[in-house]
Order: sequence, then structure tokens, then C-alpha cells
Amino acid sequence: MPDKIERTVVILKPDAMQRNLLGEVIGRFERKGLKIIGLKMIQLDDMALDEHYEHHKDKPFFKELKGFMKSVPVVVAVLEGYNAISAVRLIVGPTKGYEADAGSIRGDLSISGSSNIVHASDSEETSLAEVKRFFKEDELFDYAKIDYEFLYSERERKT
Ligand code: FUP
Repeated sequence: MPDKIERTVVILKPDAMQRNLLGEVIGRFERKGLKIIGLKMIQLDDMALDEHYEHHKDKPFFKELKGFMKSVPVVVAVLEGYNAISAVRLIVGPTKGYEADAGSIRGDLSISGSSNIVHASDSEETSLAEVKRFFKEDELFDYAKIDYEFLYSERERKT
């Protein structure tokens, strides 16, 4: 896959909301250099969750997962950056907090296999579907970020 500027979707899950970790988590994405191009609070419902977790619909934890994700509103964001999909997955860490490396969001903030703070798109295909699932065109913003000159090389900025 060639290096390029990508968009990725993150969901700050109910445990992040309840544990007052929104600033901590969003701050980590900001400090990495990711550009926030969409951000809002939403209440997830069965329709969105059936679609979002389609790949888990036959798993024993599906019902509990849906109940958890609907328990309070969540914050969804679209982040943009160079190779953002894989970069954000690295910052987030693997699914289970107790297995995630220290330094990652899940490694530092979660010890659970289910309540793991944040969702992040895992491929270009899911990222595209998730942007469409959670955001309307006019909820995404195109603006110049002044730190790009220092975040990226000239060549990278042009990709
Ligand atoms: P991830 O891409 O790391 O968010 O993980 P998955 O898409 O595999 O799983 C989505 C969510 O399902 C996880 F964030 C938590 C939940 N899950 C469980 O509760 N138990 C499991 O064994 C696996 C996943």
C-alpha cells in the first residue's frame, strides 16, 4: 500500500465517557499530529450497531457488546493524517487491554477484553464505510492546519 494521507474513524466508547477520558484520548491523537476533520456526540442504536459489528453478530458477546455501546452517548471522530489508519491502530493497541503494550491507549487505560476505550477503523474499506455510517458530508471540514509545515516533510504534504 503506497504512503498517503488517509481518513480513519474513531469512537470514544461508553467507558471513555464514564471514566472522563475524552480529553486524554483525543489529546493523544492530537499530539500525534492527526487532524480532526469531524467530531460529534451521538447515541448509537441497534441499526447502527448491527451494521458496525456485523462481523461479530454470531459471537457470544454480541448482545452484551451492543448493550454496552448503547448505554450512554459516544463521541465519534474522523481523523486525517499520513497513513492514519495503521498509525491510529498502533496508538490504540490490540483489542484486549490486558494484552496491549504500555504506551498504547488500551495498554495504558484498559484492563478489559471488552471495555477497551476506543474503536478505530481497521482498513481503508472499513474506514470509508464508517465515515459514511456516522457522518454527513457537511459534518466533515476541510481547513488548513498550520502545523503541517512541521509535522510533515514537503514531499509528504504533497502525497
Ligand atoms: P478491535 O478492532 O480491536 O476494536 O476489535 P474487534 O473488531 O475484534 O472487536 C470489536 C469489539 O468487540 C471490541 F472492541 C470489544 C468486543 N469484543 C469482546 O467483547 N470480546 C471479544 O472476545 C472480542 C471483541
